[in-house]
Amino acid sequence: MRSARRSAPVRRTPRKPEASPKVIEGSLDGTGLKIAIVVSRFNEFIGSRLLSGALRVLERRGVRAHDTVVIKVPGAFEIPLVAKRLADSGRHDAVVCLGAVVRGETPHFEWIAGEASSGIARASFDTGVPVLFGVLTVNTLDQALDRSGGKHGNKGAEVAEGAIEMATLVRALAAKAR
Ligand code: INI
Repeated sequence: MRSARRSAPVRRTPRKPEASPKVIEGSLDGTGLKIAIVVSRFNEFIGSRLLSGALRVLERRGVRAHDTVVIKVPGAFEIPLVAKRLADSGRHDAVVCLGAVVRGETPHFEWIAGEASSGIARASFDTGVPVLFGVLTVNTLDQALDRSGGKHGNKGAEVAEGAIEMATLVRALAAKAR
């Protein structure tokens, strides 16, 4: 008969209390930040509502008017080029991109929305500057209205807050690396 093997008693050494992980995050204090906004004129009525929302948030969060610049482009397709240029300039802590692409009857929507979103992401990745995506991609104008100061909030205001948070986060990470 096989003898039952006894496992060695486990010695429990008192554990040191775990140190809590360091958390680094941005803030919503826009003091001293320089923010650029690119807004497309296509669906201008929606763009102007998004822009008002963004400007309102920047002012409320302490970004000075003369540290904010607004650049208008014809359509969402043109946003990435200007966003990249602004991010490359080293003059802005974040770039906010605003516009509205509304689905029509042809695949045009797909191309414009796709190029706008991937180009905006690329501008951010290539430069290391936060470039925020505040371009509505919707099926109807009503959906755009709901998201530009209607029942679903204001995407412009949301991404302006995101820009402040990301700009302060990037600063915090840079300070940590020094
Ligand atoms: N531009 C937009 O910003 N939104 C749209 O819904 C849109 N549609 O539907 O065509 C649109 N087209 C214009 C496009 O962004 C360019 O300005 C144009 O193709 C010139 O490059």
